[in-house]
Amino acid sequence: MNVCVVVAAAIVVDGRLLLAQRRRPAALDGLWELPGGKVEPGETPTDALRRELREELDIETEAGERIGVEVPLADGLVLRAYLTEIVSGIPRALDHAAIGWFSAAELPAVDLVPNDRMWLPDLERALRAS
Ligand code: 523
Repeated sequence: MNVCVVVAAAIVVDGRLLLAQRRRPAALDGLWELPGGKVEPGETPTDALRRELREELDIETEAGERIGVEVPLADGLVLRAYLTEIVSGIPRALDHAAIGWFSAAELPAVDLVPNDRMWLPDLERALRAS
């Protein structure tokens, strides 16, 4: 069976992490996530991340190093995060309910989607090092 990858971006600017608030599915409505989505056939994971961030946030980006563990999801999907730089554009929520920027101190109190909580220590470390 093919393992399908879901990619997500950790974008840090001026000591704050960009998070996006989901609208769907109902179980995740209102929760915050690292933006991203499923890798489509024929795409590399970093191609997919670039496409998703263009579609969802109207920004051009470049994926760098992986951050955090790979999280197994239902249906043979795995979720993986990349430290990502904005190359051009100002992010705006085209698909999400909102976007926000969060410091290391604010992050633990944010209502993250459960999968992304796995990355909390890595994200706090990246923010503190930035
Ligand atoms: N997650 C998740 N965290 C996270 C992302 C980007 C995705 O837990 N940071 C989960 C949510 C879904 C699955 O991964 O269960 C697919 O993500 P989704 O719905 O954002 O991917 P899309 O937008 O490619 O999916 P479609 O709406 O089906 O096109």
